Amino acid sequence: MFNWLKNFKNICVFSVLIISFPLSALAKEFIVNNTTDQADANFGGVFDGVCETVIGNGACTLRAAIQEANDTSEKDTITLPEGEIILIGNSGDDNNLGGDLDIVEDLLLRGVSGRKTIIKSSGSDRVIHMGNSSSVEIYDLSIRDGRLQDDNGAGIFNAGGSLTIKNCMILNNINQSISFSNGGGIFHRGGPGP
Ligand SMILES: [Ca+2]
Ligand SMILES: [Ca+2]
Ligand SMILES: [Ca+2]
Ligand SMILES: [Ca+2]
Repeated sequence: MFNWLKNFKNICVFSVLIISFPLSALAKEFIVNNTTDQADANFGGVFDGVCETVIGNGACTLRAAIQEANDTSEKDTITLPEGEIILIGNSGDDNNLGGDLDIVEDLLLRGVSGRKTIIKSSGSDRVIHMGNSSSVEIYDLSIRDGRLQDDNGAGIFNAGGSLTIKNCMILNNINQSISFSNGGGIFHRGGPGP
């Protein structure tokens, strides 16, 4: 009888610990299942931790996943499927609304392989733009066709964060700047960026 009572108390304590654990502190995995370039449904509002382009439709794009991942400081994971994602929009945006993918928090971004998962610019901006304090890992995908004028890093611009790249292909990214800018494939700025 006493053993039964002790076990019951343990179960109660365990349950309380689970229930009281703050959900906001958990890193998430966002699984991209749609290769179009569309924003999250909560764009302009409060992000809800769910990656989907329309509430309830379950369609998770890369841009929507980054919007959700940027909304918390936890290091989330974004998993990409096979396929080609063409980024839409022009340069000059640093809020991940269009053009380059603006990553401002820690993130693990992984595809299937360099040949099977491709993120490419439509030709009006770079591909990935990292904040100056984020730690980003990129695995098993291709970053290609970035085009840039008068700025840094046509494929990836790391504004001063920590960047790890494994099993990736960085292809055909062209910086068309004539004077002060740098970086065709990758430009890494040491120290704080803009
Ligand atoms: Ca959402
Ligand atoms: Ca996050
Ligand atoms: Ca940008
Ligand atoms: Ca952008």
